[in-house]
Amino acid sequence: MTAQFPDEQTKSGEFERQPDAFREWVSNDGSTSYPTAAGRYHLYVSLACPWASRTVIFRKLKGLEEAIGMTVVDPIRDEEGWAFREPSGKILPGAPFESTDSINGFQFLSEAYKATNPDYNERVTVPVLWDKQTKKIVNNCEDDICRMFNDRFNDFSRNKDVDFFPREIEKEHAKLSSFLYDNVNNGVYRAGFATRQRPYEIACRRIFEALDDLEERLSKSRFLFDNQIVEADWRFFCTLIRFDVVYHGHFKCNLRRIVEYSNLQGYLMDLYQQPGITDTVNFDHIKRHYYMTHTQINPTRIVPIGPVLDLGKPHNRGRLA
Ligand SMILES: N[C@@H](CCC(=O)N[C@@H](CS)C(=O)NCC(=O)O)C(=O)O
Repeated sequence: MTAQFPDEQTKSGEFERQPDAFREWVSNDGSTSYPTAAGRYHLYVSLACPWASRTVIFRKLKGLEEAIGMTVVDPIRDEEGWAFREPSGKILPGAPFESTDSINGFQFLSEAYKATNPDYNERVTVPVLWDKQTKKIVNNCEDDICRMFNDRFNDFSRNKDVDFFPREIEKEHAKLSSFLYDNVNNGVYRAGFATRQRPYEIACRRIFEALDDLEERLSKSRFLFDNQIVEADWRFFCTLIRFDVVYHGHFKCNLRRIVEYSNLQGYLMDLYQQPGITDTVNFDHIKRHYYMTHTQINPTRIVPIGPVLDLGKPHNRGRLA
């Protein structure tokens, strides 16, 4: 069986992610050619993508919508990669984002990569932080972009005091984020993109062992670090919100659903109900992207109608505060 991404597949059928290509920083300390400014940088994202969605959440919660524009690519990715198209399917007119590229008039996101490096031949991924002045990609790594949004744009942020990387817990926080990346965020891709039985099973069991640990941790505290929502919570959220909808079926992560874990489900609803978050979650994009793009996994491209979710219900997580 050929893999979805042959360049990211080992001989033994494991999925290995390529490193991010552009890692420049926006900063005012003179160390880079990208000074902090309002209106200069633009974010290209997919609302289907868990990595890009974390940057969408940071932009929203830091109140950076006016300072940093955003364009959402079409959820369907074909041989030409991520594309800008008139909103298709069920997107209502007046949706709070653009789907055609008014910044550069690009048709494909690959044009941004080629403009930055004409020799670029690797995978074209979201998110992308674009500089309108030099007409180049500054950074395509969501970890860096979230850090920049957290504190580099505070002169233009409506919520300067919100800090998703608190100093006091720096070490434990970094450790937990890396655990989440390996076992959960990237774990579901390792299971879903495996092309042999054994790597799939190993990846899948690892995810559920991690979920069992996290269920236990969240039985005692409202968020991962007590009452404060930090980067690790949003990192976990971006996988949890997609889990029952696409990872359980499409990626075969199906020992259990999140709704069967009482603490994880309550925690997911708690984060989903935080102000501004529902604007960043688009189940139509999520479902159409996964089921219609990975044709190696789902050749018919049929998008399932379920599951029925009710994430707006009371969750009673406040009792742990
Ligand atoms: N920067 C991320 C990856 C971002 C990423 O993989 N995004 C996916 C969407 S979820 C993408 O753009 N894929 C495009 C492709 O594979 O062609 C990382 O840590 O490796």
